Amino acid sequence: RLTTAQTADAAEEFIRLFHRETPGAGDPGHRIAAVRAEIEETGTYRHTPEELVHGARVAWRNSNRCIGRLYWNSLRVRDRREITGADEIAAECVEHLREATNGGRIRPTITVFAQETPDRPGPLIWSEQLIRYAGYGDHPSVTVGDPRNRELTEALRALGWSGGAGTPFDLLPLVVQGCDDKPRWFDLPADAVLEVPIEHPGEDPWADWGLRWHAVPAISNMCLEIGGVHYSAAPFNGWYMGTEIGARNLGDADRYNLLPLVARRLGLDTGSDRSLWKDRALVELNRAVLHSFDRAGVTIADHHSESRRFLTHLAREERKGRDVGADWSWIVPPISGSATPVFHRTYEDRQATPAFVHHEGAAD
Ligand code: HEM
Ligand code: NRG
Repeated sequence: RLTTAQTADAAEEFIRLFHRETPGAGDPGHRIAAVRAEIEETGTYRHTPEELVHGARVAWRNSNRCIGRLYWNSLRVRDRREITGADEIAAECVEHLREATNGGRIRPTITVFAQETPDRPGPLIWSEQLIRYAGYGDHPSVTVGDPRNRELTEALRALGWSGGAGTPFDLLPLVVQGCDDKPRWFDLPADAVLEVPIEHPGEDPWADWGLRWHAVPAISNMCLEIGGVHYSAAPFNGWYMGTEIGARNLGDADRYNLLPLVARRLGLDTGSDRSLWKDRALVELNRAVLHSFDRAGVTIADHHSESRRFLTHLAREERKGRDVGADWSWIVPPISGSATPVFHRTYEDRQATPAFVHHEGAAD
């Protein structure tokens, strides 16, 4: 919670940035005076639609952990700031998914719901992403489904959700808490969630695996902060980089843990680390992910081209006279790091605003 003075200072800094970066916006003096007066009277202020669009785009530009920032200036912004209630938020999240999925030609999109004000909290989406798979079981090694979502699955049960067929890829309902309301859950209509069956391009078709992943990564539990205003519910999406699925979601030992299974299918010697069976399984799993998304006509980046794009982004921003913050440990892909150009340099990890910030208590 910011004091009135802190809000006013953060607001002025953002209005100056908006006017500096927006051709034709003119001198910020009048707008700053108006915003200061509004904060004096109400404790907060409302962004113009243009300020909101630019603020959301710059928050993406300032996401130090994101390798995908080259296209920050074309983020589609859905302004839904009038919406405070859980039903409407859930319905708009479904519409967000439809528009962002776009039949597979994924469009980077954000939907911004009501801001926090001095007299009421903003709404919250409890789900980490709009699309999540259930995780059943009390320990990662015995879990059916995605161990990362065991707590969310538990929370849903406590809220009275009794669905879930018990498969490894059961779609979880969305958990939404409206302003000054209790959390409630909402099933996602199946036709709003595009999924891709994962198959290997090689001789041994892995068709009977039942492996799949969803097309759109849409983070829904981060707070969008612009010029001292907190948008506590502002789900956003881009497209996947293949390694997020092939290396981490399907490969991590505390996620789907598929490397031993893949290695056995490939006939590798899993008895010795030095056979590099894990490394070989990782590569094949990642080939399968890229191949399957391509075949399904769903946008996905590979880590080599996304790394090159990120360097293009750095050069372009430098020409504009702007510093780019970045967190090496998140930017470098989880496989073949040193084969990508982002590995071979360092970055400043200074956090600028506007920004996406994790809510207190949320996972990382
Ligand atoms: C993180 C890629 C679009 C904001 C990441 C990560 C990757 C990535 C690989 C690291 C994730 C991880 O290791 O778990 C991409 C690609 C995009 C894209 C390929 C395609 C367009 C976006 C958009 C936004 C965004 C549209 C916001 C408007 C972020 C943020 C994080 C992140 C805030 C850090 C999340 C966290 O702290 O957990 N991105 N991204 N990205 N990205 Fe992007
Ligand atoms: N690793 C997570 C998603 C994190 C964000 N990645 C993106 N974001 N590509 C996962 O589900 O695997 N995005 O907005 O495109």
